[in-house]
Amino acid sequence: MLRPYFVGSFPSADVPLHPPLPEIALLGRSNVGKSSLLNALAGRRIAKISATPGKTRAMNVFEMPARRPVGAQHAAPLHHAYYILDLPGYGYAKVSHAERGALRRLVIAALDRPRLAGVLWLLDVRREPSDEDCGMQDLFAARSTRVLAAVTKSDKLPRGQRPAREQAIRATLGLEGDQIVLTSARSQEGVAELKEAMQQLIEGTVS
Ligand SMILES: Nc1nc2c(ncn2[C@@H]2O[C@H](COP(=O)(O)OP(=O)(O)OP(=O)(O)O)[C@@H](O)[C@H]2O)c(=O)[nH]1
Ligand SMILES: [Mg+2]
Repeated sequence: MLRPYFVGSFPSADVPLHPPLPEIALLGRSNVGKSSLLNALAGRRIAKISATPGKTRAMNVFEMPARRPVGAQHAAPLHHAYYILDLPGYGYAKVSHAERGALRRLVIAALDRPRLAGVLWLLDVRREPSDEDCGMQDLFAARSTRVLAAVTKSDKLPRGQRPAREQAIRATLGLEGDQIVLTSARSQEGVAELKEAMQQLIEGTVS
């Protein structure tokens, strides 16, 4: 079975990818845990985790190859392969005005990609959604982009407090229950569930 792998890093987000496959864009504020969650999804270290935030300046593309559904028989149809587009985190304070504009254009170009099945939007379990988060949501709404939200770093809160935080974030952003998954790259909480939800997002766009 093929393993997830790094395809390449692209300075602009309008490049065609070969072979053409459905795509999911990974979005969230700087330091929210995008690269860590990507590694958790892949089951190995394919994305770099930076000690200093705001380092990713490009669209980093990873291929998630076709795989058998968890627990499925040998003859079961494979899950469809897809690309994950890892984008620079937004909202990092030490970024210049010009750079901020460039990041925004990169995100918008990614959202406008013809094969985009939807976004995987990351939100820190300990934070209220920021103005930048709400600005992102406006971009999604304007395009009717399908959204799957992952609440990250659940291990930073005692287990008993997690569901209430997930619920509060969900309510603030007006998300449906099946649009949000509580996750931790560190403890692996929710990672399998998130993978399945991403596959559902993909299968919705392929026939
Ligand atoms: N406790 C805990 N820490 C996490 C988790 N995921 C990420 N972190 C930490 O959060 C910091 C940022 O993680 P990254 O995965 O690099 O975040 P990012 O969103 O890719 O950051 P940028 O690319 O700089 O925007 C690192 O110090 C990680 O070790 C998690 O599930 N639990
Ligand atoms: Mg990163």
